[in-house]
Amino acid sequence: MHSIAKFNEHKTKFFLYYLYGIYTHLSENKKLNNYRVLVLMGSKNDSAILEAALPYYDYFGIAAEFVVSSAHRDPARTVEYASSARAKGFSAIVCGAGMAAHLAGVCAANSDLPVIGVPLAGGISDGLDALLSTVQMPGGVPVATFAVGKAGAINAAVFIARLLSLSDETLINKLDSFRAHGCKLPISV
Ligand code: AIR
Repeated sequence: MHSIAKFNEHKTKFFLYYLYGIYTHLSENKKLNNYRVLVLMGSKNDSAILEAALPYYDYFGIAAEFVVSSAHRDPARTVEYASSARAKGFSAIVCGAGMAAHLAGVCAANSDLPVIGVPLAGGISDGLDALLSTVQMPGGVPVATFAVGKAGAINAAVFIARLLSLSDETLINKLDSFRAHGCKLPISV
């Protein structure tokens, strides 16, 4: 009898250590941020513009995953990326596309994550076609549309950092330093 009680006591202790281990692991992960953003682009020819934001994602400690998936050339794959993004742990989807830029709209129709559209030049009037295709979403299906080209790609990264800073003090401090440095990289903190 005595040994059964001892065994149960050990079992309880072991279980409590196990729970503590899970708790520590989760809070460490929170400290390390672990933020992920999915950056979709309509063509591999768009990559240089979108990847210009990479140092900004790095500075804010956000992992950006760049994927080519055209709303028109790979429609099923694009829907799959958008609809599975939240379950995969992404906090937002950034979509860069030129010409008839429907990538962000398709993503916003297939995900409840914040979707940011970055219109790209290459078509009519230095990207006016892509800007209008991205920004003119019907009510209820929002795409936050940023500037055409590199500035839009960079602002997407900074804006996502601002969104995530609502519940993260480390990001608030990074945003403070970034702004104090004239909203430019690199910054040593
Ligand atoms: N695009 C590709 N699929 C749908 C759209 N709107 C866009 C790309 C790129 C432009 O068309 O985002 O900016 C031209 O693509 P490509 O591959 O012909 O250079």
